[in-house]
This record gives sequence, C-alpha cells and structure tokens, in this order.
Amino acid sequence: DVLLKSEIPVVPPPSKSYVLGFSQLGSESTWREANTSSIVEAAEEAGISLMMRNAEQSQKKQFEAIRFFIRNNVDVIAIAPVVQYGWEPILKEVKQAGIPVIILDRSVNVKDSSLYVTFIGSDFYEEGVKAAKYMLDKMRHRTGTVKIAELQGTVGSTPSIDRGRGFRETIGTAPDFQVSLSQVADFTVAKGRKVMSQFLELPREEWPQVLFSHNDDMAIGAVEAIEEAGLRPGEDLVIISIDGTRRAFEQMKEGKINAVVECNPLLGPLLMQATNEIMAGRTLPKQMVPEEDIFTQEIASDEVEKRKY
Ligand code: GZL
Repeated sequence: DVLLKSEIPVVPPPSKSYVLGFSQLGSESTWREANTSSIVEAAEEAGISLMMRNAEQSQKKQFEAIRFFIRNNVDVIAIAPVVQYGWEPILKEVKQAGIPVIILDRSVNVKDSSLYVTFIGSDFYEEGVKAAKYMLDKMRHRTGTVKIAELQGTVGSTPSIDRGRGFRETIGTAPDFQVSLSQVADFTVAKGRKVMSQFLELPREEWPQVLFSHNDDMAIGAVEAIEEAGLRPGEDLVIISIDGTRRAFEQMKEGKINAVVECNPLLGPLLMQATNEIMAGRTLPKQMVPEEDIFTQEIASDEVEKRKY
C-alpha cells in the first residue's frame, strides 16, 4: 500500500499564530534599513504576524503606534525607542493591557524594569571604548595635542549618549587628546556632510586631526565634505565610525575611513526567538547582546564581500 504522491497530505505552513506589534523608530540610516529588513524577514521565517509602524523619529508617533497595538490586542509589543526618556506612562498602559514588551536596539530609562521583559541590543558604551582605543593606538606617534571632531547621533538616543561617554571616558586619561568640536548630525549622511563642512570653514589651526562619528552614514557624509575642502579623508583626517555597513567597508577599502566598530542591526532572529519564548511562558535574560567586533582598513578588502548589511 504505497501512498501515491497525490495522497501524501501537504502540511500547511504554520499559521500566523502570534501577532507581534513593532514600533520602528524611523528609516534614517543604512543601519536602520537593514534592521527593518531583518525583522520583516525573520517574522516571515518564524510564521509570526508582524504589525509594524514607522515613527519617522517621532516619539509621539511611537506612542500612537503602541496604543494602536493595544487596541488590536497583539500578543507581544516590540519597541525600538528613538530616545531613552519619557517611556514610563506608555509602558504602564501596556502593562495594564497585559501585553509583554520587548525593547529592541536602543534602550529606555525606566525605574521599574518590570515594564519590559528583555532588551535586545548592543553595548553602545563598549562601542565607544573600542573606537577610542583604536584612535589612541593609531595616533600614538603624534606629537602635540590631537584635536578630535565628533559627529553625534540623535540627541537623547542611547547609542549617541553611550558611544560618546565610552569614547570620552577612554581618552579622558590621555592629556594630548581633546574633543575640540562636537555637534549633532542625527545619524544621517546629509547632516554628517553639512556639519563636517561647517567644521572645515573654521580657521585652519582649529581643524581636527581625527573624526569620531557615532555612525557610518554621518562618516560617509563627512568624507564628501573633507574631499570638497581639498583634504584626504583617512590621511589628513583619521576617521573612526560605528555600525559596520558595507558602504563603510567600501570606504575603508579606498582608505577613506580608518576603522569601523561593528553594531549588528540583524536583530530579527533574536526578536522572533524572544517572542516565541515569551509566548511559551519561558523567562528571558534582561538583556540579549549580539556579537560585535572592530574592523580596520587593513582587513576591509577581505571582509567587504562578507558584509550582510
Ligand atoms: C544603533 C542604532 C543607530 C545606528 C545608526 O543600534 O540605534 O541608529 O548606529 C541608526 O546608524 O540610525
């Protein structure tokens, strides 16, 4: 009694058993696009229904999205918070609705950590430390004071606050290094270019020897401004950035960026795993940190083709 092919029952794909409401903060950078794609693909893979809203950098729109998820009685709510303050009230509303919360990518400043189940994201302070350690080593033969320009990400966001803190606290002990210029450029290529060109409109003696950028997109914008000013990025100005996007690896290959600290955006699989664990009633660690490394221009050529984002 051999089963004919037509008689073999076709197992239907898993039903979209759980509904995950995800409040994404925006689409400001290459990193963010990769983060969103990773989450959409991982939800598809996991058979989880994804209800995603893009807040375009507005915390108010994130609150509206979260209230929409509550009204739709989703199983789990995930939030990538644009800034880290002001989250207590809305998280209390979610708790009253009995919906578990996962904080993703950036973190929230709340006294009551029972307002969310787990935080899935990087250790931004450590990323700032890695950037500073690379810079101290790269500039160790320089005589005199080394002036550093800093391009800051979104004001109030965990990556910007903690990367800046990690960097400053690491160079703090070195007398010859000072962050002489520092300005917000919101993680975007356009603002990175604009702020860097303003830095280079200053008198020559105020020009920095190092650029520390809180993300690759601002560094990529700054490279264009540095070239427009007739300087050689990566030579006249040592550039250290954070994210590890393929675009930054390509600039490292051309010698225009000197080092990039990795910040992994591919958090989709971890988010779906956490969602399934919560729905299965299992407890989770309070923080889940992805693996990350630092890459220098010397090895960029070997790595660039391997970059997934
Ligand atoms: C870091 C993430 C930051 C990236 C930027 O986890 O929140 O936001 O470093 C992105 O590229 O815009």
